[in-house]
Amino acid sequence: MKIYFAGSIRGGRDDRELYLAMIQELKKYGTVLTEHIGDESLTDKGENRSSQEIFERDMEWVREADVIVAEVTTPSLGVGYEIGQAEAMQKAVLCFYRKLEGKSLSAMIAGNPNVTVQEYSTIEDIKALLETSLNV
Ligand code: 6K6
Repeated sequence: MKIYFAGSIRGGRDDRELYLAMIQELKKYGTVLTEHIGDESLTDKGENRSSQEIFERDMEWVREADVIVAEVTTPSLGVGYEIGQAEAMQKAVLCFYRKLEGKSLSAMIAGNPNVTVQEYSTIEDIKALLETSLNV
């Protein structure tokens, strides 16, 4: 199984360590095409590539992927775009979201019948949710 993991970059890197932990977990289920999302050296200043190169490479990977797994707690235009594109390609989209006080998930994700949203608190919750969602 090819997995496209999506997580915020320019939207903010506060959850980077969590992305890394999720990627480690996802590797048990298949190939993660976007391992760099959890990379410490990838700051919100980004990679040493042009935006156009990043866009083209990432869209190719979305096309290649069997499933898109997104951590959507930190709002990110790029993650939202990738989810929308994956939906248009009729891919399975699985989103993970932590409820934070005073914040709500975009209705475009929370109200989207083609996207599965799982609320969680800890990485242990994610492990259990992945087991039921991806172990098919
Ligand atoms: C250059 C400068 C700052 O960030 C960069 C770009 N580096 C990126 N490298 C790889 N993937 C990227 C990059 N920027 C965005 N993406 C894709 O969009 C990833 O697959 C993420 O899931 C998503 C993050 O979007 P933003 O809007 O939070 O950056």
